[in-house]
Amino acid sequence: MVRAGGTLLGPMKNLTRRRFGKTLAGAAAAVAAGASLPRIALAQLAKAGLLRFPDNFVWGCSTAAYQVEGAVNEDGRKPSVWDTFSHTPGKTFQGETGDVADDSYHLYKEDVKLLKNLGVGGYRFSISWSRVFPDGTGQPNEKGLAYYQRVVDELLKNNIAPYITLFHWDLPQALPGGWQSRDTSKAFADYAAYIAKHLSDRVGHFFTINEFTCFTDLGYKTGRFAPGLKLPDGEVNQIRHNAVLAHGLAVEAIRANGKSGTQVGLAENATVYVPVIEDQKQIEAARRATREENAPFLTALMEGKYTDGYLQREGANAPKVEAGDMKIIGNPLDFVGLNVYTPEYVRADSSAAGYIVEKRQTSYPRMASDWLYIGPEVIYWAVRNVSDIWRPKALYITENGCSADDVVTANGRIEDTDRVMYLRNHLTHLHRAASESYPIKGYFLWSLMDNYEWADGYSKRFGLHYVDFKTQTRTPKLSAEWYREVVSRNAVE
Ligand code: PNW
Repeated sequence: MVRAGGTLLGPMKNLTRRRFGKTLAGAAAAVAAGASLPRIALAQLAKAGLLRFPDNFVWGCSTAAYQVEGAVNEDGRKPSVWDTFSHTPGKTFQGETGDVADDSYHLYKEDVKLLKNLGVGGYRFSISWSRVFPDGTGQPNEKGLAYYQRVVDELLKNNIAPYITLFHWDLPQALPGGWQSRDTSKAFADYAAYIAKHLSDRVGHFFTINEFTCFTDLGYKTGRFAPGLKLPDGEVNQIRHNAVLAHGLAVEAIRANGKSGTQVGLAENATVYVPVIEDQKQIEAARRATREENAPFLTALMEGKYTDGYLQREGANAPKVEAGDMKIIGNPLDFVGLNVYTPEYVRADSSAAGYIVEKRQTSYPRMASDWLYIGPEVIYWAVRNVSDIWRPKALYITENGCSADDVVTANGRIEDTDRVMYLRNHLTHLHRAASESYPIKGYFLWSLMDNYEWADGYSKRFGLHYVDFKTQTRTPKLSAEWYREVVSRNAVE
């Protein structure tokens, strides 16, 4: 591609937007039929390097409330477990908190401009539950809701569709017992009902919950995330159960209170199993592993039951299930959202399970976060395994992206070629899934901008925009420029 000053030359850019045949064959047929194609377009098609995504594919970016909003004490918001946890000494990198974060509570219009410049059609963000219900239940706070109405209106004014996550880990501190209590699941459904009632006139897609394992296992078992507890397995399994129950109750609440046609799903980081070798036996092993290893979460809600394997493995520690729970948990979804980062490799084996998860070699490459192993085929297998096992109507990649050691050069640029490499490779593999007709409808990149990376504080940057947290200046990185081209061509090169 010819570039001038970091942007595509004008005429070429327009040409990439034209829809005159998606394939070389299409172009050749058009020429044969006597249609005159501008020379430059032919040259471009002849390059044949472009992997086009389906028409109407949604390109977007993701963020989450506690990671970007700041303004933790404003307009009636009360603390979430993440406020408490991050203010507890020793819990986060250098004691960093989300008190200010990206100050998106005040700068949301600027953030919408960043989205507009990228040309994306969707923005996935989350609602801070304790902004809208400061005590988790009871009286709603109108000022909290009003903020999200402003954000939604600003997005719509710019032709960007809002995709709302209801729970991205910032549980209201005031809820007694947190996720240890079944009442929290009911409180979540009431909050979901309220949001659906007030926003579904303008918001078409809702995600109930983001990444079960991160607030159940990391919050209540390893203690790495809020609320920082280390409970025994039986209690953790009950917490997991309360969480999937909350999801199911929220699906019902959104359907009962939202405008008809409102789409409901979730954003789950199911563990993704990649067959070591792509043959029938290994593919089958990856499928089995996906179903069994995700038993407490995605499998439970796709099937409305816990697998026999999970119940046997947990024995006396298995969750106590009340009559009717599994039906609620298994409420059919309009779509499944997958947050995709890291692969696990699996091979077929003669054990009862039928598979073995490979140990990772110490030389396995990773990005700046110690857990972020790179394996771009993970995104293809995420879509394929989930589709082949459960046949969801639609799938979105609700997160994908990476941390990198971004530096600002002397001339103010951030040349994050490693992030571009990461994204380009993942999108190439996502294209394979689309081209094999899996029902993949969109891709939301994590993240629009650098933000509060939970226990890692501000030390890990995932953004397409570099944020100077002292001045709140947002600067597009090379990856932002690259993503803008992907979006405008609806293709990856
Ligand atoms: C996801 N791990 O979190 C979250 O949904 C985002 O809020 C987060 O910023 C993003 O991915 C990048 O981390 C994860 O330790 C956090 O394996 C940690 C892990 C996985 C996902």
